[in-house]
Amino acid sequence: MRLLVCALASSLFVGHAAILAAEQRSLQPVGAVTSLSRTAEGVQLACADGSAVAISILAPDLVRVRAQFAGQPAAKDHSWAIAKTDWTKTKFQLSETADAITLGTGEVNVVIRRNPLLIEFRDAATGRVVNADHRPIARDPKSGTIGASKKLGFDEHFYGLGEKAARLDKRRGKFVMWNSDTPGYEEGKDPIYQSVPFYLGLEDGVAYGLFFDNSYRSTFEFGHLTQESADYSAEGGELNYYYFHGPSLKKIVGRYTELTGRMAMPPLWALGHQQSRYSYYPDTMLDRVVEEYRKRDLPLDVIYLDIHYMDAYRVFTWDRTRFPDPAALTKRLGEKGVRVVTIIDPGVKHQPPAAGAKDPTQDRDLASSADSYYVFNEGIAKDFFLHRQDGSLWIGEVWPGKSVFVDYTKEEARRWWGDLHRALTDRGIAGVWTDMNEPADFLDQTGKTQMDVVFDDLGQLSPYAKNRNTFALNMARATYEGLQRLQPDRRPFVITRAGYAGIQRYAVKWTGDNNATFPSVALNIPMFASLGISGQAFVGADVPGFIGRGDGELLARAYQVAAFAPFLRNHTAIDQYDKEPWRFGAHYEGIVRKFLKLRYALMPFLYTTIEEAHRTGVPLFRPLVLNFQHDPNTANLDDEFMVGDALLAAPVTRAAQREREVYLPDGVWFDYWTGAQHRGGQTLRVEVPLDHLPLYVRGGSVVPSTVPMNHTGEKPWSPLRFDIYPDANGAATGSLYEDDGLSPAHERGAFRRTTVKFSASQLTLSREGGHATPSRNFEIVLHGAREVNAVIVNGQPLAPAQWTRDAQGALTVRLADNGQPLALELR
Ligand code: NBV
Repeated sequence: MRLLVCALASSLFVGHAAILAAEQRSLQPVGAVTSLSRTAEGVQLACADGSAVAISILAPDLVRVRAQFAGQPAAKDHSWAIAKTDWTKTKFQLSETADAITLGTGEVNVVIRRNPLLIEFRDAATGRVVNADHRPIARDPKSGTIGASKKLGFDEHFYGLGEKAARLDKRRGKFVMWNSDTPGYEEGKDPIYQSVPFYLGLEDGVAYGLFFDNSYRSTFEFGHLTQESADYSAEGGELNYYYFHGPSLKKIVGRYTELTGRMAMPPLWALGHQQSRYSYYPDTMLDRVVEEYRKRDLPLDVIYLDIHYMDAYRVFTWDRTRFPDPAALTKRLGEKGVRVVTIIDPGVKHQPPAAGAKDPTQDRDLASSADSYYVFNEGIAKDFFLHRQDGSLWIGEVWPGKSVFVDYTKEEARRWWGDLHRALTDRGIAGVWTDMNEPADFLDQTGKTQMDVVFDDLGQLSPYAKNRNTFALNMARATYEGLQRLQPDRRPFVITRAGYAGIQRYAVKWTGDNNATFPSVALNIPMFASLGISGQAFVGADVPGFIGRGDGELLARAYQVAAFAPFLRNHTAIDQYDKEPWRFGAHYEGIVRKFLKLRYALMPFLYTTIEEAHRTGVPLFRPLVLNFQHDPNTANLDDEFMVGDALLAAPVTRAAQREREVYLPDGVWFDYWTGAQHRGGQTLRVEVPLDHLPLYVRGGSVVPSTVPMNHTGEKPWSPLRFDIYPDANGAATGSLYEDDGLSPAHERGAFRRTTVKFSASQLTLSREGGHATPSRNFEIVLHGAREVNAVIVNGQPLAPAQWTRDAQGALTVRLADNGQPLALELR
């Protein structure tokens, strides 16, 4: 019997290998290296078949490989994803043997075998092969398909790929990049909205990254049918990839986001709680919802207008029956601390003007567009809409009925589209939500019948196949840059559903039409974590889920995850039960209130951590492996997550679950709620009643917080509290970032960073940056403090009334923040 199983398994394996081989057969491997020439950035290899391969050293840990296969038409060296092309020249050593060519940067040795042409990336310090070709890069001259195949490590784990409805570790998976509108997606559905062809590999604690910058439909297989290789192919375009040398995952994410750009600094209110529905109308409905929030003492910063605010779904217009005076509405809500964000879809109603009809010259968004629609008319006049190869307009079908789409690869079209947002900003709208930007088309969601649509693409007139995946990126860019021009003193706030690598420069990502179910809440964790390590730090999902009714238990648990996602929005579909926090009864509302208040109390910490993401690329919402990559227990742990370096959350994502395991990596951990200390490197069994989220603070951290409030702008952060959680050596460090929360002045130094260091009973608080903070009080709380006889501040003993020590050993010191540095000593 056992023998039979073995025989069956091995024949199955041979079967798979045969399928793979058949798929690869049409791809012709690049020829052997015949000669090499040195270029400013690296080397150019000439191959026996006439192909040319350029290897460029952009930084000591960043190598680009770009092939021009024999017979392949030359293309502009341009990518919509790339933010940085001006790398400072990196020194490298070039050496040659009969078999191989080596480029060494001091961090990585790129070893190129001549025949066959195989590239290997080795760690310069250890000599370890970190990533290596399994087969030479290849292309099918008939179809234009290109491919690469990398050796698969026996214990290699895979992360990244942006938005995938999949678990954290992508090993054994097969993933396609083709932006798709996929309402109600579940784990395993692929592809969904976004395409980010960037992944990270990790084996034995050593990581690398690969970014295949090609926007055609592509496929990644991480040992899907074989244990031999990790394979990549794209249905056209260039074999053009970037190798990121680790060994640290954080370093790779940092470099990747240097190359493709980092998340823009969001306004502070973007971290506030947001409420949406498909769709709130008329205007008085928004007043009522906001009133309800305030009455019920539930924090709220933003409310949304979905597609019904428009005049018959015409973008950049208002339905005057439902919204007679949009500016008055935004003003009223603004006085309650609530901002309004509107949806904008890419589909522009196809509406040639009625005979003799003309557009008004002023307030065009407020006038009736029934006879003449200014957006359509202008787009036609300027030739900004996409055409098919035969010259006819591409007319799809979305909400307004027949619709046309803008060619955002044209700079003037992007500028025009961006400026159209005046219809929103002039009415006090604070941000823009770009939806349906895969782009969705009810006539054909697959794109098959749109393949003859041509994009300008910097004059290259490139096909739809290349541009579908970058459509949302360029639309978001137009929107972001438009908002920047219209309101130069405000940080733009743009949300997107679809995207390509680099989308983080322009938009916040929400994970589309998820389900109001527990499996969907469970999926939040690997999805947010994967988006984060793929460069998109500002992420979130509809809470408690867009499709389906859900129940109070789901709402409570969904908020326990969402409270820590940068983007926190409650939203529901048109035909669904209302899902605002009070809709499932007082018991559940109370739990939601608890976690919203926790979120607002932690706002100084969240804002500091999101600024770190903006500055370094390292995300706020992290898989444990990002902080503990040498701990094999974290390699595929995705039912826990970390917020920055300090907080570890282990939410409940199953119905009726009242107990769960929590893995704590090495170190000292403090229970956030009780202050109790736990040793790391163990798994705890914890009770999880519905109102409880297991939350731990890593010893060694300093967590800034303040009092909860109704909205982020309600009052200054006072008292500003620093919770000190010492590590095993009794030390802790942390910081607080502050600025005006609204304008780009931080780019010119108008911020303040406060660094807190604690060790050997001494605490120092130092300040940097020119932003003036309001007068306020500090509360410094030292957890696990020993007996204290005196607290000395800047050399002077503090009055005993200003400090207390509780039964758990937490010492609280209260004093005024005079804006100056501080030295505090415990005796
Ligand atoms: O604009 C309506 C919805 C929106 O509420 C949702 O968040 C988007 O993901 N939109 C999709 C259009 C289609 C919904 C069936």
